Amino acid sequence: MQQWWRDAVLYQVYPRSFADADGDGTGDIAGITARLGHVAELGADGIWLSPFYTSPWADGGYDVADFRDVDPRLGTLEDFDAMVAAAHALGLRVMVDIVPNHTSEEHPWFREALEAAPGSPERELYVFRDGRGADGELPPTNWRSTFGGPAWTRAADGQWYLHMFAPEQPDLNWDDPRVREEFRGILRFWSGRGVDGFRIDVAYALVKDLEEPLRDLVLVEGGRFEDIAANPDHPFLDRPEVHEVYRDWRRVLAGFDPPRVTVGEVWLPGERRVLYTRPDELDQAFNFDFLRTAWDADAYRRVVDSSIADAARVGTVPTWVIGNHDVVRPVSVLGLPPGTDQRAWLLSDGRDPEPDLELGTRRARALALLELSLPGSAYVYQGEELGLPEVADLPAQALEDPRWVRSGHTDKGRDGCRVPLPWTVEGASYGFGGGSAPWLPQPEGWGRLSVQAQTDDPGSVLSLYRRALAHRGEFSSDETLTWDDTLNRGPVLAYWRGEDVLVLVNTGEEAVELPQGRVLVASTELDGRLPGNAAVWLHRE
Ligand code: TEU
Repeated sequence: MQQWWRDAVLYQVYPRSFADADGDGTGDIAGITARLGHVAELGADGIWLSPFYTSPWADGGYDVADFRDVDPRLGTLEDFDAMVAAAHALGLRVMVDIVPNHTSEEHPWFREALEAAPGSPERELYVFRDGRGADGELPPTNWRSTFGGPAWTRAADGQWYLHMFAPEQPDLNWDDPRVREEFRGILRFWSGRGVDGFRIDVAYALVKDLEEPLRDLVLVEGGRFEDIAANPDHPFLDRPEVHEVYRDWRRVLAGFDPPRVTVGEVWLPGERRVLYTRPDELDQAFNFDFLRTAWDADAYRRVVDSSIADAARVGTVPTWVIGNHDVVRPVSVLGLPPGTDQRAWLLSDGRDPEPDLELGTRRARALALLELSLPGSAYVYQGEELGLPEVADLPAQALEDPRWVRSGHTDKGRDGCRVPLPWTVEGASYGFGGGSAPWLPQPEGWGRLSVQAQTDDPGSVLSLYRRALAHRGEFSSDETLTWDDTLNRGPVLAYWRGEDVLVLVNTGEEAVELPQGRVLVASTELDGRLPGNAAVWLHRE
């Protein structure tokens, strides 16, 4: 039997922003349970949940204080079990996010480490070092945090600890066997509760080169991680030793029936990313290439070809992503002039330049038909199926992303793609919750994009997704894509899926001839031709 995940569509739930059952302004597990019908009606195969574990939310839950419990604001373990049971009853798989690179500063291990002496076993669970300079007043290396500022923070007794993200997220030391054993236990714990798989946060970062003296990095502009592609011997990213962790995890997860599935968050070029998906490591790794591809047929063609070829090299199929909780919503990206500096754009409250949301939506609809027709699996982030735009004008006082503060208020961060979903046209928080105001303010008129508003509208983005997923099964078990040599040229992508389905994507502005065929799904109205900025799936007649 083919492994279920190879052609699955997984729907990403960001729990704080999905549905709020208890009306406190924050989404919760019971809210997810209540709204699973939406995911099932959409036609997805399952969900993956961003972290819902006990957390002070310094990074929206990616700072975990207890890996084996549900944050009380989101519910209880019993709520979680009920949610898993309800999902399974609907035929939906459940994947959960595992955050192995770091803990919260409130994790008992880190609290003990802070109390303990330099060199103690407690500190060995993390990466504590003496600083440089006469009094150790300088960080041990020049490594920068992804969120801005140094990747080191000084503890009260003068030693520094490493954090690749916020200071509230100290990095674990994966050279320590206790860390490895702890995560085996965490995987077993959730597998035992019935989850079908795991999404591995920053999977390529766990193991560091901690040999003394620690090495400085050659920094690129902004001190971010982009230099990884040019640096095969990076001190803390994509270390060869990290692969052993996943070989070990595969052995753990193979002990469950069926074996639990893994998808790694690996921000690397394709040829290095797929090394994480060798048969004895992770099952999948997110392919983020579409996030960096401009609206251009040739560029998409190259990404499609290289992604398929890279995956094939290790005997697997690609994954596809057009958005997630870390990036600007596709409707907005595609409505902005190519090459727009997204940080600067966010800082202007989304006004400079003004995105063309109508165009962005047309293109996002076409991109969805591209994504959902490709071989492999697709990850759909909540709200994509509603065509939600980025909420770029969130007031500064509402922002929670640590990027805002860490960047010295130069990067508004990722809250604009995390605004609570609209479920109803009217009503308090558009059906998200109902009691307290939602944790991030929803824009005026958000209800126009709600599930309720779109359900009976055949022209809505939601109807498009539902139709596409209803037809996807006609070809998705076929793992090949065949370019149509006569139709595939210029701004038009044309390829066959399975024996019978022809996909056309027109990234140009001009309408093109529509070949013979029965229309399965179209991103826009067709008048015998395929308009620009549109896509269609045709069935051979
Ligand atoms: O993201 C890892 C990561 O590297 C991100 O910073 C990503 O590159 C960036 O957000 C893209 O704009 C994961 C989670 O997805 C993210 O939400 C967490 O903040 C981060 O790990 C730390 O756990």
